Amino acid sequence: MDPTALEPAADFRADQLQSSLADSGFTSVTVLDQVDSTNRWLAELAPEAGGAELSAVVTGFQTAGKGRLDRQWFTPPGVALTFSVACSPHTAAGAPWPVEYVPWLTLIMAHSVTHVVRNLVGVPAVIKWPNDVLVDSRKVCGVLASLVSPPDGSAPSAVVGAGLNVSQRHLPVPTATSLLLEAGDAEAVPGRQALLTEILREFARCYHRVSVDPGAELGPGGDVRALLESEVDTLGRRVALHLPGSTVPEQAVAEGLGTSGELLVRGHDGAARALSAGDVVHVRPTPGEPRTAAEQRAIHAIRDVTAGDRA
Ligand code: BT5
Repeated sequence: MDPTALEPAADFRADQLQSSLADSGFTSVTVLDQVDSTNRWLAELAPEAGGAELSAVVTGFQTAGKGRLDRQWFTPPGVALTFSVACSPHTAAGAPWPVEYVPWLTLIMAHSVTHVVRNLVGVPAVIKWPNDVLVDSRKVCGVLASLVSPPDGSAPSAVVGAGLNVSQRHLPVPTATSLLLEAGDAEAVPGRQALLTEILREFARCYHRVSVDPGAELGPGGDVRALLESEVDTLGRRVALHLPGSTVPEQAVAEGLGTSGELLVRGHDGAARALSAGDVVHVRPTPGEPRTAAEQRAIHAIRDVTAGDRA
């Protein structure tokens, strides 16, 4: 029998995770052999409002992983990274993050995974708005964030989970991929503990940076905003919008990210709109087909903003 099925979390060491993540602000890192959903598990232990600390849970096997909109996340025992982080988004001065910046946590986690996949595995990952990490148009990771509002009406906590396909050779849907399939060689794929450590470090780095001054980092010209925008491959692309309640996809060009990380698009009729819900599917230009004038304009606008931010 496959040993990963018997001890699906055997490669994680809770004590090592705790000690290597303590200086990133993690007060607890829990390892569970198996659980229904790490997001569900951690939401029940959501941190006290106002605490600066982060906590995390990772499992070797998630038996009822959740996606958005009641969809499911499928990963076999022992071969994927499924984990969640809980935080209480407060500024260094002790005030809750302005509520409009809290949704950026999803993109901060997507960035953390993208960063580690690129730097540790050498695979060209990008973010697909709002919550996917893709390699060569295939999904290697999905992120799911939920808010936990305390009954006393105090500021909500957040639980941000990610599922990263690591060593699977067989994926549950044809649009998915794994690090092993992309790297092509098991030697090139770091262990789950190393991947998790680096992802959590990068998440904490961005989270603490934003917490100093969320408006400065995520507002127009903010450094963290610029970093996230540079990885969101959706920007500058033609997109087909599958909007709630509509059966016919609508064509538009993705032009930027709004105050809360919503996708700003411009339709064929020139009308601008901000999307915070609904699925966005990339429309790939056929090979050799030049970008449309609207796409060129969107790309220049994004480059101008990014260049301005860094100046
Ligand atoms: C997501 O939802 O992509 C969010 C997935 C978040 C999973 C993590 S694992 C740790 C934490 N605890 C949880 O319970 N969840 C989080 P969505 O965008 O709705 O995509 C879901 C869709 O992705 C499914 O309907 C499938 O089509 C597809 N899918 C399912 N399993 C997949 C996999 N392993 N790899 C790629 N695609 C998958």
